[in-house]
This record gives sequence, structure tokens and C-alpha cells, in this order.
Amino acid sequence: MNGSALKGRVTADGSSGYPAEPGRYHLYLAWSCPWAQRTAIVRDLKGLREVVTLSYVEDDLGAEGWTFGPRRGPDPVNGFGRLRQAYEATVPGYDGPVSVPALWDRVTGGLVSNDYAAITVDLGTQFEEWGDPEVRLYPPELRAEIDRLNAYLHADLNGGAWEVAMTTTQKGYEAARGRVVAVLDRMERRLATRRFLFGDTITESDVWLWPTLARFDLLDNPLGKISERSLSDFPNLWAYARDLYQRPAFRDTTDFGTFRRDRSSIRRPGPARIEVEPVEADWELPHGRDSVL
Ligand SMILES: N[C@@H](CCC(=O)N[C@@H](CS)C(=O)NCC(=O)O)C(=O)O
Repeated sequence: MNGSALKGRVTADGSSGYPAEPGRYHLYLAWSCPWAQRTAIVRDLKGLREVVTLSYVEDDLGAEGWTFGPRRGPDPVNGFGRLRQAYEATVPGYDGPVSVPALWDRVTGGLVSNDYAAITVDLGTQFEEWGDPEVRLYPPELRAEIDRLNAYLHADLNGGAWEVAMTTTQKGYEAARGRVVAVLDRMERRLATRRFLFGDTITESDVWLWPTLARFDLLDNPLGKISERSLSDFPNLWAYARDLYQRPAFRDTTDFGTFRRDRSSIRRPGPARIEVEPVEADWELPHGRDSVL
């Protein structure tokens, strides 16, 4: 799952060759993809809807890879039929992985990056001239801690949930699901006394955690058979997840329908797994988190 081939960076001063500018960059995303969603959330939280455009590929990854089509609309920038064409326009003869998110540059006529971690940081920090300066997703004084927490979340929760589905041994299954549940328990405790992971404002870490929480009951848990507990069995985490969902940046970038589809064929056989069915939750319930600081 790892291995972003395109590593360009957008910078406020343009020193990287890709200066931050309004109307110049475009995000190619897929509704189902949690890493892609992170970039859409950051764009929205920073108030960059008018500055960086975005569009979505079709929901299903088919034999041709990601394609543009009737449900999610055409490619509004290049009119490509397949996302692969954007990669080929960037690197002639490109034969590596074609993934979302991918950031397109209208000026050079190629992709800047398909590295979701770099894209969220650049959107969150390099567009200050146009974005909302009050929104500090990656404040310098917290960067080391945010990076540490994000690495942990990514390995044990985001990637961990995937490992549970992919493991073929009983031992691997028990170990992998234990790691996922340990993250949920830890975050549950952390959020007892803090509204967001780093206190009273949303940071990059919340943007990393949330897409997996949003997919837990409908996708990751029924797919990997991770835990008998659903998200609502972690009361702080569940209220926190709703607190975020009830903001446009999270709500407008989420389509629960794309998480609901049956992906059980992906799961590897081998381990005897617990029974877990998809759970429909009410994301509109009041979250009651205003008093948590
Ligand atoms: N580029 C990222 C990956 C982002 C990613 O995994 N995107 C998935 C969707 S969530 C994708 O586009 N996969 C395409 C494929 O598997 O062919 C990485 O290197 O880790």
C-alpha cells in the first residue's frame, strides 16, 4: 500500500518549483479512499474550496484502474477517461501504481504528488495567503508530536485494520486485531479530557484518525472482523467522531454509501474469525462535546 512515486511539494515561496497559487492545482480523489479524504478535509478546513479544485473518479477500481465516468463525472481539467493518463502525462511510459489522491498542476501539465501525507501538509501550511490563518492544522510547536502520533495511527489503525483482513494465520489475526483495538482504547482514553487529539483545536492528527473511524462500522470491522465492539461502544471516540462529522469539512467529503459495499471477497481465508456484521450508526445525534476541553 505504500510507495508514492511522485514526491513534488507545493511551497508558499515557490522554491520547490510548485508555488502555491489560486486556481493552479487540482485534486483527483475517490470517495471510498480514506487517504484521499484527508486531503479533501484539509482543503475544506483551510477554506481553500475556491483555491484548489477537486474531482472524483468512479467508485470502483476496475481492470483499467481508476476511471472517470457517469456517476462521479468527467475529468474537469484534462478530460481524461482513466486516471492512469494523468500519470503518463507526468512521467512518459509510467508503469507504476496509479493511486488517489493525486495532485495535478495546470501550469506544468503534470502531477505534482501522489503522496497523501505531503499533500495534506502542503495544503494545510503553504496556502496561508488564501486560506484561513486561524486554522492551524500543523503548528510548528506540535509537529514532532503530530508526526509521532500520525505514524502510530497509520501503522496500527489505518494500515492495521487492513492487515487484519489480509492476514492468513490465526496468530497474525489475533495480533493484528489486538493492535487495532489497542489504538481505539488509547484514543478513547485520550479523548476523555480533550475535545480533539491535541486539545481544543483540530490538527492533522484528527484528520488522519477520522476517515478510519468513519469507515469502521461499515467497512473495516465487517471486512477484517476486528472487534465485537462497534464505534458506539467507545463513547468518547464516537462522540468525537460525530463532533467532527457535523462540520462541513468532514460531512461534505463523506459518502457512507461508498463504505457500505460488500468487499468480503478481499478478505483472506485462514484464521477463524469472530462474527461482525456492518452497523448503521446515527451520525446526526448531538455530540455533547462542547464542554470537553
Ligand atoms: N499513494 C499512496 C497510496 C494511496 C492509496 O493507497 N490509494 C488507493 C485508494 S485508498 C489507490 O488509489 N489504490 C489504487 C490501486 O490499488 O490500484 C501510497 O503510496 O501509500
